[in-house]
Amino acid sequence: MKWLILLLILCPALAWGQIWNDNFDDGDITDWEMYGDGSWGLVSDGSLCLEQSNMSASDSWAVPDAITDQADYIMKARVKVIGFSADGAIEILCRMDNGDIHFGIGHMTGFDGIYIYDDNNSLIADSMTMSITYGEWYHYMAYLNGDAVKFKVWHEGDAEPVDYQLSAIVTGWNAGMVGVRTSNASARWDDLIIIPANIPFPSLSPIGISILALMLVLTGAYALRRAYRRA
Ligand SMILES: [Ca+2]
Repeated sequence: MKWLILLLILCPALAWGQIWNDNFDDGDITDWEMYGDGSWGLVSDGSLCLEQSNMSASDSWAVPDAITDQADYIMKARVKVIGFSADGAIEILCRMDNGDIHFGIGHMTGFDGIYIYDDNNSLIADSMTMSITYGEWYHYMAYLNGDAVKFKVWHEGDAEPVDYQLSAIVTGWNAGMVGVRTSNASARWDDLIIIPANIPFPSLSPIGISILALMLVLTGAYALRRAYRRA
């Protein structure tokens, strides 16, 4: 019976297990590779965070060494938009492999908002307008499961939207690295987390729910039998 109790404890922990995270509070960014024309560094902003400070850098990205071939996952990040110098973007990049899927905030002619960009087909797969206040923190949450990708953004302090705001079917990028990117913009990132996309309880399969229910019933029956024998 001990194994049953252990499983009950471990299942939720495994379901919510983190694949990777970095909050930069160790003051170390040597485990990141930087590319392009940006100016990267650590700054303190409540806690230590990663900054790209060159607002005129046209294409600048940073990639953690730890993630090399990730397929299905949820990537969360806190992002502070410092500002844009022209039409530009502040993005997280997913499944990078000579291309990628971009999830980001864009400030472009005729458009201020959030989007999913499909690099394989060079098109914005989904977007919506959203007003962004410079100098304030936002939360990014990107979901990738097979060809289905989703994205939501919310202002820090506001409630997280229940549903993803954007969704698209993006083919061609099955797995790869992750990263953060700016184009003609300056931004700060903190509290990056990658967790499994297809295990957490809200999306637990009917079979998974049945197994958990069965385990609970067995545990209850065992406890009743022990109580009866003691009586
Ligand atoms: Ca931090």
